[in-house]
Amino acid sequence: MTSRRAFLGLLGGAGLAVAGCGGLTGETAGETLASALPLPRPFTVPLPVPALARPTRPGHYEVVQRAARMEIIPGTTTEVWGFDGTFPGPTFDLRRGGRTTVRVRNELPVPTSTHLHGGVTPPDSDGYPTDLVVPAGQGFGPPPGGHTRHGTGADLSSWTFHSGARDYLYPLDQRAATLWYHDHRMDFTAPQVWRGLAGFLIVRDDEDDALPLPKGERDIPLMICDRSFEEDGSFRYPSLDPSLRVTPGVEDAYMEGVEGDVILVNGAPWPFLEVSATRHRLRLLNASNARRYRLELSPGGRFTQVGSDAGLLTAPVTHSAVVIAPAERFDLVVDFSDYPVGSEVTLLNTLGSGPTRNVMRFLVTRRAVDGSAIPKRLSRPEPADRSSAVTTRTFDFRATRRGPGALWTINGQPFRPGRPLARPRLGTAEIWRFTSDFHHPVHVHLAHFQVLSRNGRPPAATDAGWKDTVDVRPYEVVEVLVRFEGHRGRYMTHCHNLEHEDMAMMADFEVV
Ligand SMILES: [Cu+2]
Repeated sequence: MTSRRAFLGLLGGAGLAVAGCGGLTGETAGETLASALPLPRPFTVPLPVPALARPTRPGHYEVVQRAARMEIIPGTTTEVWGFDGTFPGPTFDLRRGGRTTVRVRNELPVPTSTHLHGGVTPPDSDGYPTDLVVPAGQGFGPPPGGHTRHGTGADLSSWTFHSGARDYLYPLDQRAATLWYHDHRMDFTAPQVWRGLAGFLIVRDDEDDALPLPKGERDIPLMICDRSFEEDGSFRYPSLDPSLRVTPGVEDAYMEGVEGDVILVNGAPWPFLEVSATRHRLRLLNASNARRYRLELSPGGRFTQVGSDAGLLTAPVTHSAVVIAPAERFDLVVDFSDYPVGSEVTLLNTLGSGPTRNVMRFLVTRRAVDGSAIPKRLSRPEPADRSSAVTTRTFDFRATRRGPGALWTINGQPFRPGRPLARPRLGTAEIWRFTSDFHHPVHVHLAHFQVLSRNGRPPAATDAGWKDTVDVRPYEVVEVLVRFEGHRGRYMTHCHNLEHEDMAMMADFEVV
C-alpha cells in the first residue's frame, strides 16, 4: 500500500494537501475544510426523513429549485439551494416501468442540470452538463469564464438552454433500486450539490415487494454527506467565485476534493433514530463530494447487504464493515434484536477521526413483532460473463497538472463535450478497465455493470451486484463488465469526486 505522502510525491503534488488529512492510510480523497462555528453535540438531533414527492397528476411531478433557510446546526440557520427548498429534496417513490415526467423549475440565480443517478434514461433527459435550465429572465450562454479555466467546452454548439423550467422523462424500465437525483451543471456541480441539490428516487417492483424484507417505517433511506459551516450557520465552501456565476473551481488547496467536518444524515448533523429491536432496511447513499466512509457498528454488529447501486443482489452478503465511496449505495439490513433493549448502537466511520468518526446513532427502545426475514435467494442470478464482452477499453483517470490550473483527465483528455471516447453498440456488453492515480469513484451513466476484478484478483465482497459507481483507489486496475441497454445516444462516464468532475474529469461515450 502506497502511503498518501508517497503517492502525492510521485505526482509532484507533495506539500500541497498533505496536512490535515486522515494520516497515512491512503484512504482519504480530499482536504478537510474546518467549520468556523462550534460543532453541535452528536446524537442530539432526531433523524429527519425526507417528505415524499406528490404527483400533480398521475405520472407527473413538478419540483422547484429554490433557496430556503433551514435549521441544520441547532440555533443557526443555513441557506440551502434545494428541490422544493428542502435538503435533501423530496423522495420520489416510483414503480418500475411507471413512465414518469418530472418538471424542474429553476428559481435559483444560476443554471442547473438534473441527473437521475442510476437511471436508465433517454439521453435528452439524462442531465448532461451543458443541457441547462436557465433561470427565467436570464440570458442564455455559457458563463463568461465557462470552462476556459480548462480550455474546453467553449464551443457553443454543445450547449442547450431551457428557459425557467423543463420536463425530464424517466421511463424507469429498470429493476427496483435506490437511485438519487442531483445537480450536474458544467463546472459547478460540486458547489451546487454542496448547497443542497440532491434527493432520493426509489424504484420499486414486484420482485422486491414480494420479498419479506423490512418494509414501511423499517425501510429507511439514509443520505450521508459531509459539510462545513461558517460562524453564522451558512455553508462554507472554498469556491473561487461564491456567486457560482462566472469562475468555476475551488482554491488550489482543495483540488483533491472538499471534505467537511460535520457529518449529516438526511440533512441533520450526527442524528439519532429510535428503533424497535427488529430488522431494519437501511438504504445508504454517500452523497458527499469527496469523502469515503468505512461504516461499522459500535458496539459491534454486522450488516447484511441485500442490494447495491442498481438493485437486489442474487443472495445476501454479510459485512462487518462497508466502505462507501461518493455516489455509491448499499442496501443493508441491520437486525437490532441483536442488541438488548436500551442499547445505543452507533454507526461509525472508521476512516474518519475526531468528529468525522461518528455518523449517527440508533437507540433500541422497545421490543416489537418482526415478520421480516432475509431470504437466502433475493433475485434471479445474472452472472457477469466475461466471455460475453465484445471488446475491452481502458479509461485512465489521472491528474495531468497540479496546483494552479489543475486538471483531472480521462485518457489524458480534459472533458470535451460532444467528443466521445467510445461508441459501444446497444445490446452489447464490454469490459471497461479503470486505472487510476488517486481515489476516483468512477460512475457510468445509463449502463450498469458488474465488477470482474481488482488488480487481477477477484472483486471485494462489497463490489457485489449490479452497480453504476465503483470505488477505484490509487494505482488500482478495476475491470467491470458494462451492459449497454435501453437507449442510444450521448452519455458520459466521469469521476464522482465532484471537485474532480468540475475540473474536467468527464468523458462522453455514445451508444450506437
Ligand atoms: Cu476523481
